[in-house]
Amino acid sequence: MKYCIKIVLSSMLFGFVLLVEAQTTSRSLSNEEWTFHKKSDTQKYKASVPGSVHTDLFHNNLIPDPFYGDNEKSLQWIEKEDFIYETTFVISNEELKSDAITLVCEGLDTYASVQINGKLVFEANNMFRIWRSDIKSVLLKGTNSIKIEFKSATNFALNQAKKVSYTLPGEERVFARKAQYQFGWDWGPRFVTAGIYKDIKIEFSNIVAIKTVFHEQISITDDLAQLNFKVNIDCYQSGDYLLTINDSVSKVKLQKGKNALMFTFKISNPKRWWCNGLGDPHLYPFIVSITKNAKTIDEKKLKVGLRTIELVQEKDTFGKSFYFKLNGKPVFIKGANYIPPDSFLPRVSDSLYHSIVKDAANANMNMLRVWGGGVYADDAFYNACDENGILIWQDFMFACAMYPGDATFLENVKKEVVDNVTRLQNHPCIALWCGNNENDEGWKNWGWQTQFKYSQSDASKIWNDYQKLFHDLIPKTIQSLVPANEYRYWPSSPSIGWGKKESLTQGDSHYWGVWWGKEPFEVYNEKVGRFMSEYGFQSMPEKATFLRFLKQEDLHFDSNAVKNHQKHPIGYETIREYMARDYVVPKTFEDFIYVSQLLQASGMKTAIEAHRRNMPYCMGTLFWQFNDCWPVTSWSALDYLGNKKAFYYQTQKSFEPFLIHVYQNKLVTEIYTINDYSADKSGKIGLKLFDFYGNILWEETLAVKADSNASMVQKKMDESFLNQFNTKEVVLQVVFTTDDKVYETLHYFAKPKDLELKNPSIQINQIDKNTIELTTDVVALNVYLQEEGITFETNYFDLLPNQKKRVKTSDYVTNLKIKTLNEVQIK
Ligand code: BMA
Repeated sequence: MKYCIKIVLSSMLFGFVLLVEAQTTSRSLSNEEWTFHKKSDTQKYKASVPGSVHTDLFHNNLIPDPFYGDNEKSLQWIEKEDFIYETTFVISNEELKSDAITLVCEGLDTYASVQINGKLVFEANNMFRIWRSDIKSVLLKGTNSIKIEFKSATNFALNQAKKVSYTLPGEERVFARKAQYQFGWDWGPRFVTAGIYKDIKIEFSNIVAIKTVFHEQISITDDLAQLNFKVNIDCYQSGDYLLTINDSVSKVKLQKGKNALMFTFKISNPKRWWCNGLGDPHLYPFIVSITKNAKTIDEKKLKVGLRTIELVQEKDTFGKSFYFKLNGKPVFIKGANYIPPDSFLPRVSDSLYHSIVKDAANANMNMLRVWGGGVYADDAFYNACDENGILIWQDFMFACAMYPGDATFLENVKKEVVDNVTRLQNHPCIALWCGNNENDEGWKNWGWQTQFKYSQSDASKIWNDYQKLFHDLIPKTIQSLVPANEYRYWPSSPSIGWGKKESLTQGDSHYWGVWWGKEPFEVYNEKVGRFMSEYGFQSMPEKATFLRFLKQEDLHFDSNAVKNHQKHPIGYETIREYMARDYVVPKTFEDFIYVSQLLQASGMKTAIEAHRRNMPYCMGTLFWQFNDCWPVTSWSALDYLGNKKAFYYQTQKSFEPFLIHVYQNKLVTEIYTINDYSADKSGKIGLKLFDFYGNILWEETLAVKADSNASMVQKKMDESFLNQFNTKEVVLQVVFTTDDKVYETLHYFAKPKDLELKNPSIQINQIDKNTIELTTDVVALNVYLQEEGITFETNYFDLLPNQKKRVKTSDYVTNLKIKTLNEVQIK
C-alpha cells in the first residue's frame, strides 16, 4: 500500500516533465539492414523485410525467377531448409527508459524463434497471428541484435502428421497454421515460403497506451445513432486523464495496469453506410485520444460505418431462404471469390489491394468472399472495401481438408481467431464470418472415408474434431469478441455439396456441375440455389501475361512452361471440349487464348444472369475466382498482372444494378428487367431485330415498369416468331430508355460457331486524347482492342453497323490492333 502511494506521489511530482518528453510511439525494424542465410550455410545475403525466402533468394541471384517457365519444379528444395534472418538496431537511453517496450511482429511465416541479444523472446507457430512480446528486460542501450530462425514448415508439418495414426485429407498442410494455397492449388504453384512477411516493430509505451478501440452500434434511426466505444488502455502512471472521442471529452481515472472503459457517442441525422450500387458507403472518421495537461499521450484513429446487417434464413415452401439485409433492405449480392494476389505476399502493396477492390466496385460488385485457403487480407484491403461499399464474406483459413483437433492446435486457432476478429471487427464491410471452405462438403461427398481407409473410430474422431473447431471453438470465440448484433457465423461454405438436391433449396451453394462435371453451360439455368457462393470456368490470360514467364517460341500447348502454368489436371482439355461445343476451335495459340476468354465470359454470363433472373429465390452470386496469385490459366476475371479478361467486362454488364436480360430456351425467348435499385423504373423497351448488315427485320416498342428489387418478364416471344427469320444471321437489340439512362443488350439466337458471320471493316476515329470512336459495316462480334501500354474502358464488345461506339482510352492510340470473332472464325 505504502509502495503504491509512493508511486502516485512521484508521478505527481515528475508527471509534467514525463508527459512532455515521453509518449507512446512505435519504430519499425523493417528499415534496418537485414541479412538472411540458410541455417546449414554460413554465407549471409541481403534480405528484405517484409519479405520471403523465395524472393530474397531470387533478388540475390541465388535462384531463377520462381514464376518463370517451370522453375517451380526445381525450387522445391527451399521448403525443406531452415533460414535465419538477422539485423541490429540501436536503442537510445530515452527509449530504454520507456514504461513498456514491446516487440510486435505483425506476421511471421511461420515456425520462428525470435532471439534478441542471444536471448529467446518467443517462438511463433502461426502465420495468421500477431506476435507481441515484452522485450524491455533483454534490450541494451546502444546496439542490439535480433535473430529470427525459421524452421521448415514442411518438415514441421510432416512430423506432426506422423504422430497421427491416420492420414488427414489435405495431408501435411493441415498441421501448419499457414496459408494453405502455398502448398499448391488447382490455380497456384507450390511455394511453401518462410520469412518476416509483415512489418516488425518496437512499441515504446509511456504513461498510458491505448491498446484497442471497438465500437458497437446500439441503435440507429433517421434522427439519431447511438454508439458505444470500448477503449482498452494500459496504464503505467495512474491518475486523472482526459479521454477524447472526436469532440466529446470525458474525465477518466486510470488505475495502473489494464483499464477497460466504455463511452457513449451520439450522432444526429446519421448517414448510413451502403454497399456499392445502393448508396454511399459513408464513413465517420473518429480519433480517440488520451491527454493530460493538454498533451496528447496516445491516440487511435478509426472509421465507422453505420449500418445493420442480417443474414436471413427463413423456412419457405422450397426450403430455406439465405439472403442479406443491409439497413433493413434485402440485397441481391453480386461479386466474386478473392484469393491472395501473389504467391509471395510481401510483394503486394497497399495500392494493389486498393486497385483490386476498385476493380470489384467498377464491375458493379457489392461483395467479395475472402476464401479460406489463402490469408486474412491486410488492413489496406478491408479499408478499401469499407470505402468502396464492398461487403466481405470472411472465411477462416481452412480449406478442402480435415484438420487436427488436439488441444495445442485448438488453442493456437483460438488465438488466431482472437487476433483476426479483433483486427477486423470495426470494419463495416464485414458481413459474415465463415468457418471454412468445402471441408464439410469434402467430408460428406468426396469419398475421403474410402480414399483414406478410415475405421469407424477414426472417422468419428475426425468428424468430432471438425465439430469442435467449426461448431464450437470458432463461433464461441467470435461471440466472445463481437457485439451480439455483429455475430453472423456460417460454419462451412457450402453447407451442402453440389450433388445433393438440398444444396439448391437452402444455404449457400458451390455449383461445379459445369467445369468439374462437364455439364453444358445451359445447366446453369436450372441449377440455381438460394445463394451461389461458387461456380466458375477457366480461361487463359492474355498473351502479354504468358510472355512474362516464357519466350515467344514456347507459346504452344506442348511447352513445359505452358503446361506448368495450368494446375488443373485436365484444364486445357476441358476448355477445348467446351469450346468445341460453342465456337470454332482456333488453330493458333493466340486465337485460342482469345476464344478461351470469350467462352468463359459467355458461360459466366449464363450463370450470373440465371441467378439474377431467379431473384428473390436466389439472392446472391459470387463467381470463382476474381484474381490470380501468379500468371496462370485459371477461373479468374483479372489476371496476375491486373489485366482484365473478357469475363471482367462481362461482369460489369451482368452485374449492373439494372439489367436487361434475354432468356432463351427451346420454346420461348423472354425479355426480363432485373432491378436491384430501391426504386421502380419506368421507361420504354425498344426491340429491334437486325440482319448482319444492319437492316431492321422487325421492331417493337413497349412501355414498361420495372419493379424495384425484382426480376420481371416484360415480353415473351414463342418459337413461331423466330421461325420467320434465319436465326443464324440475326441479332436482337433490346434498349431500355428511362429519363436518366439507356440500357442496352444484344442477343443472338444461335451458338457463335453456327452464326453466319461476315468479314467486318472497322473504322477508328480518334476523337480526343482519351476517346476513340468505332464504326463497322457488318455486325462485328467481340471486338478486342489491343495496344501495348494503353488501357481501354471496355473491350470485347459487339459492334452493330450504322452505330457509333465510343471507348475511353488511357492515351492516344497509335498502333491499335483489333481482333474480332468474325475474322477468327472465318479464317
Ligand atoms: C472451389 C474452390 C477452390 C478451387 C476451385 C476450382 O471449390 O474452393 O478450392 O480452386 O473450386 O476448382
